[in-house]
Amino acid sequence: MAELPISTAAVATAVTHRTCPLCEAACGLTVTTGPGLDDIAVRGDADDPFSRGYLCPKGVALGQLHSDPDRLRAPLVRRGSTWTEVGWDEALAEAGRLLAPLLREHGPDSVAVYLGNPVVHNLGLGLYSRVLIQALGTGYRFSASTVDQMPKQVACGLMYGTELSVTIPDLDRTDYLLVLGANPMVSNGSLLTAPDLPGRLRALRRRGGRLVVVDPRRTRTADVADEHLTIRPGTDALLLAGIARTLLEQGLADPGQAAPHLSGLAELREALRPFTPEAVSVATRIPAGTVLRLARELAAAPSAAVYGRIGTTTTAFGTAASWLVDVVNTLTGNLDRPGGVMWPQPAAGSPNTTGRPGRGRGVRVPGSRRTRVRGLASVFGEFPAAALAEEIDTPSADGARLRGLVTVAGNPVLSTPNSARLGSALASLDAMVSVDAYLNETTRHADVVLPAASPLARSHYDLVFTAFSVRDQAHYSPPSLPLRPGDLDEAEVLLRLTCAALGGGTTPDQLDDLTAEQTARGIAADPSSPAYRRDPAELLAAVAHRTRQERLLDLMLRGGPYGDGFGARPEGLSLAALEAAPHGLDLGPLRPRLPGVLRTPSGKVELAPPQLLAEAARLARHLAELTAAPDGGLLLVGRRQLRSNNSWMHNVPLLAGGSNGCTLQLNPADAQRLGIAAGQRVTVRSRVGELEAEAELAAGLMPGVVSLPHGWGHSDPATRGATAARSPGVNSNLLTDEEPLDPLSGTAVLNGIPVRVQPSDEGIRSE
Ligand SMILES: Nc1nc2c(c(=O)[nH]1)N[C@H]1C(S)=C(S)[C@@H](COP(=O)(O)OP(=O)(O)OC[C@H]3O[C@@H](n4cnc5c(=O)[nH]c(N)nc54)[C@H](O)[C@@H]3O)O[C@H]1N2
Ligand SMILES: Nc1nc2c(c(=O)[nH]1)N[C@H]1C(S)=C(S)[C@@H](COP(=O)(O)OP(=O)(O)OC[C@H]3O[C@@H](n4cnc5c(=O)[nH]c(N)nc54)[C@H](O)[C@@H]3O)O[C@H]1N2
Ligand code: SF4
Ligand SMILES: [Mo]
Repeated sequence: MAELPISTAAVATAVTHRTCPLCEAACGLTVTTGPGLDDIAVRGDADDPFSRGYLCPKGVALGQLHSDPDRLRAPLVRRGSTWTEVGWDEALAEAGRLLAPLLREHGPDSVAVYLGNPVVHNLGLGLYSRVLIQALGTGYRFSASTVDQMPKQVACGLMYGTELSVTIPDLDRTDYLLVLGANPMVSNGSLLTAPDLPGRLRALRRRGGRLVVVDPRRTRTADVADEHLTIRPGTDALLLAGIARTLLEQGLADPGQAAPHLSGLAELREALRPFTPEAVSVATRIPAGTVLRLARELAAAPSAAVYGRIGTTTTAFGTAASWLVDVVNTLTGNLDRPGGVMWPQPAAGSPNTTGRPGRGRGVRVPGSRRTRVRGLASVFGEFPAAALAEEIDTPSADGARLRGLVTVAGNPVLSTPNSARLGSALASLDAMVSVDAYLNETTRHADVVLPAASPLARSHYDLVFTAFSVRDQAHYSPPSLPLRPGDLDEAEVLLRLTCAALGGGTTPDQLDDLTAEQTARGIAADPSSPAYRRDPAELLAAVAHRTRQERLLDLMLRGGPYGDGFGARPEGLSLAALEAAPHGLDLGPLRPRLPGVLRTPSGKVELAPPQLLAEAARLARHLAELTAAPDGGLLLVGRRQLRSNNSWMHNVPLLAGGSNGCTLQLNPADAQRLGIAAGQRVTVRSRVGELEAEAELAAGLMPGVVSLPHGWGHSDPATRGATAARSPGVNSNLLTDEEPLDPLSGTAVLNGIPVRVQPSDEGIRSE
């Protein structure tokens, strides 16, 4: 196929400011374009009140991402193994021709939707993927959440009442930060939106604060910490239970200002009894004295925040660990206090700023629907990503199975467990349509690929990360570049795709009007909104000069907690106010929000909901098993790399090579025992698969633990990415297992995978 020429039409030099869409730090960027359309310079925006000029190598690489010749520029339709570039009308007609009959003949549940991580970094995709899912009517909704943060959402949902009520470390004011299973020096933070994490961690230590890191690897974050503790993978919930029990049993617990709002303290104390420091020390390999000391330090610190991320959530006890993080924060008096953990108050889109403050319906966990094959429960309306392959490749007796799939900004073939099985399953679908920037390991299986325009050519507002931010802030980014002729904004792509899948009869404008009407009605019915009880038609009239995501965003901002109430509070926020503040608006440090933030039916913080007590009981059984028979085999964990972004930025030359080696790291003592030398090829096997990688000896790795980064494995010749293919690496999710899940959240176990490792040139041992 011939590449479409990239337009280099001369345009005037222009400077715009925008939020970086590449990770959760949400740095402000200054983008200078022109005179050629692909003349792009990206630097940190020194006037952004939140990021103050900070950016990382990925932010700089946005210019190369924009110009990457392998990034898709036109819709593709596949016939056999041949791709043809076609126009939008033809591509969408083909998508409709494939999807509409499946929906009609086999019902909405025959077509699944998978939403990948970049959806939450893309305003149009975030808003209109909901429209797509609703219109298709499918219950088969999957996303990267169940290979990521879902356990935290479940735990906080049960404790505080909404799936977005995640507590955030008050990083800039805390005196003590205990980090478990996160490497913010490299990841730049997650469920912790804070540009310049390295600077903020340095500032913590400069003001006399203490940083303690719990991680089986000596990470860059461990390098800058006061203390690094290694832990046996998968056992953080036990460590946290040991700390929480110590606080309760030694009279160290003092919930402080949160005390009047708590429910379930007695049940919690009872549930934590088995987790003595001595008992958990055997399983975690953290000495009992250290467990005691951590409890005392956390209780004694003027303020402290415990923070857990990927290494705590993507384990078999992800929800329990996430819950116990908040339990420890509560027992030490750090819930909802400056320097502890707090709730942001986002300007738009948060369920804990709508409805009646202080009480609500709470969350329903487990959800009401079940997957067909394994009977796995839905969680907040979606199914576990680990169940996607089996729902395709395992038909019921009556022939029911997933026959169609729409992926939006996702690469589950590299990102979800047992991905070899998923790859084969995708090849057996009747229809697959992808909206993506690249022809990659997943989208290569699609029948139709609808390209994403350059990230610089879209508008943006962070509906999601304002809910996880260490300061309240609001930043609207207009497009930095016009769409190229022939490009479509992704909101438009999803609206047109929805109409095509429905088989005609509806237009994108009608769907969009319907969505705006629903939004306006929701605002008028929301007692927290400054536009409560207004006429929805009046609200719509006030934003009639806008369309698509700008209209929806303006409605949400004006009807939101800081909103101008469509005139009721003229000094309040609107999209126009954000447009007048191109560097973004700082809305101040986080403020205490108890009890108004709660949406539990009791109006209390639920420390011991029955679902979590059941998890504590399961954890106690696990502790007993581990104590009776400590496991001694090798466990695989992941790692993220600074110049990498999950599976999809390896084709950008600025980020290729360097520190990004896709090596199997192992401790020198393990290497010696296994007869493995540095640089040697090794074979790694798990229950579900095997792969080969180069061994790298890493003294900073705990004995018994090996590490491989995820998102690699770009050797499929059917993909398009010349730079990525030169250093392809291997796909670590060939080894991760789709069977074990964290039960309440349906989240996959991606860390602590039992593996065997041997030199590749040795014959297969009969072990
Ligand atoms: N073993 C292991 N596996 C893991 C993890 C781990 O730690 N270990 N981490 C997990 C986590 S936290 C996550 S979030 C997932 C990520 O899993 P996914 O979201 O499935 O995968 P990504 O690698 O983020 O792929 C994003 C896709 O979006 C496309 N894309 C990028 N920008 C845009 C855009 O603006 N529009 C459109 N339409 N497409 C775009 C890219 O080309 C790419 O195909 O991986 C998970 N997998
Ligand atoms: N540069 C870069 N930045 C990124 C990404 C990227 O791919 N590259 N991805 C983004 C995404 S989607 C996300 S979700 C975030 C994730 O952000 P983080 O969670 O901060 O990132 P990870 O590097 O996955 O950190 C997980 C850590 O957990 C450790 N670990 C593994 N198992 C265990 C365990 O059982 N217990 C404990 N205590 N530790 C364990 C690992 O060694 C690793 O250091 O990063 C985001 N930022
Ligand atoms: S830290 Fe994240 S948000 Fe900031 S420039 Fe890098 S990728 Fe972008
Ligand atoms: Mo993620």
